[in-house]
Amino acid sequence: MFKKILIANRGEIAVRIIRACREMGILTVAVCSEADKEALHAQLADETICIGPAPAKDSYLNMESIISATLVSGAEAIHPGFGFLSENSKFVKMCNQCNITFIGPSADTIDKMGNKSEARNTMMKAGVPVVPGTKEPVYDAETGERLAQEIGYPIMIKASAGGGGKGMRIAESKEEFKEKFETAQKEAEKGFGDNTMYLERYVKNPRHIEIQILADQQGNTIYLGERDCSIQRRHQKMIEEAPSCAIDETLRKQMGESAVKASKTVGYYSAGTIEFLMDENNQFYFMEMNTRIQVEHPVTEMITGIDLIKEQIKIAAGESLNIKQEDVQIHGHAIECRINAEDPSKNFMPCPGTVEYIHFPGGKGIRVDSALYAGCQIPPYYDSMVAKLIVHDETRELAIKKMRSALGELIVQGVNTNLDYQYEILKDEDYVRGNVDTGFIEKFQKRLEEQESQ
Ligand code: MV4
Repeated sequence: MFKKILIANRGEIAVRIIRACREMGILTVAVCSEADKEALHAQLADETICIGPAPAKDSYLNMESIISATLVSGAEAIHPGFGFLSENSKFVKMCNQCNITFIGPSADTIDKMGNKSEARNTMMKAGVPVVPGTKEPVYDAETGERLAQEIGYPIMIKASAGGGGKGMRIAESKEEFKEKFETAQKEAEKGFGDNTMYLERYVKNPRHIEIQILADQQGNTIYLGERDCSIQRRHQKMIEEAPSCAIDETLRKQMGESAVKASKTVGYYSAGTIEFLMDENNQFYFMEMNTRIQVEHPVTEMITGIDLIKEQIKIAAGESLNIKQEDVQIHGHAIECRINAEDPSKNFMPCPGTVEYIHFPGGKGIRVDSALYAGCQIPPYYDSMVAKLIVHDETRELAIKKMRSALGELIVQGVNTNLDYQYEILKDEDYVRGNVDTGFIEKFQKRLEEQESQ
């Protein structure tokens, strides 16, 4: 096992990783930007190294600085968390060259899944269900329009280098196609320096269901059930839960086995997530693979009892999984609310500042993953997510009640948060009935605005 790990991240996930390391008897090295010298992760780690100025590109994205800090500190491995360098294959290669273990999959696997149209083709060949669409990359609107006619409208136009909703357009009909294609392609060229596009039939009102997997370097792969992440706004998740009330035992097994097949096809190891869309007939389709630990990993931890960060570290150290598929059991129901320093009444504008006072809820089945403390600064340079409130109870109904109670108890003073907005969602009739899809927040927001104008 590693003696010392460097954590190339900040905020609550850096704190989460430091805690896992400490429990495992592994020393930790935090890195921080000049804006984060007083941040919780920088205070909790055994050592802290300042790696550069506040903007992420100069610090948390500065590969040379992070590699230097690792070598200077004598850490043997880097945990990248999520975001920043977590899915950067160039960084993985740099780690390899410097004899540092990257706690995550291989550079080759990241690249295979990073190109979304290639990933789609790989999955098609492996027999993992994908949305009907193109088999070859598309570079011009004329070819695209011809292929779209064969697939059938409405059509989703996507950038190969995209993902997470970037470089996407819907074309409802032949008349719209050329313009939508060219706008999406321009966005792709500008955003990713790659104008390769692909087409899919547009799936209306889907649920976002993702399967958590764990795979070791010996070829053992297991699935840990699904998360329903349909409550999103502009591709930013707000609430996640596990299990999904739309999925039964049979479907869970089918999706789980598809996810394992997907992972094995690209030689995946570490923790990973296969994202599926599920349509109104419960048909599921592969979308993307996230080759990192995700923000919402705690809901899976709560229902399976498995510590995903510790498993990632053990896998990276070369240990084989000691959990078998038949050992994985789902207990109860977990919900996570992301707490952001933002103002929902001002179009969710970020609200950085100083936290004057804080009170966290507690009790059975309540977990807070956060890097906040009274007096801490929330810098304007990074993501506005400042805490995750996670609850676990026997049923979905009980978990919802527990979440309302916990949201009511959580106090953050000094900055605006989305706490009240989250509470309103937890009271929403459709949410409570589990009647949700990826269009939920848009409809919810419209209803709120109508109420206010009256
Ligand atoms: C789709 C889709 C409908 N049909 N693909 C958005 C992000 C990326 N992961 C895939 N996305 C979508 N792909 C087809 N063929 C609808 C979405 C989508 C979506 C997916 C998951 C969660 C929220 C979403 C919000 C809008 C659109």
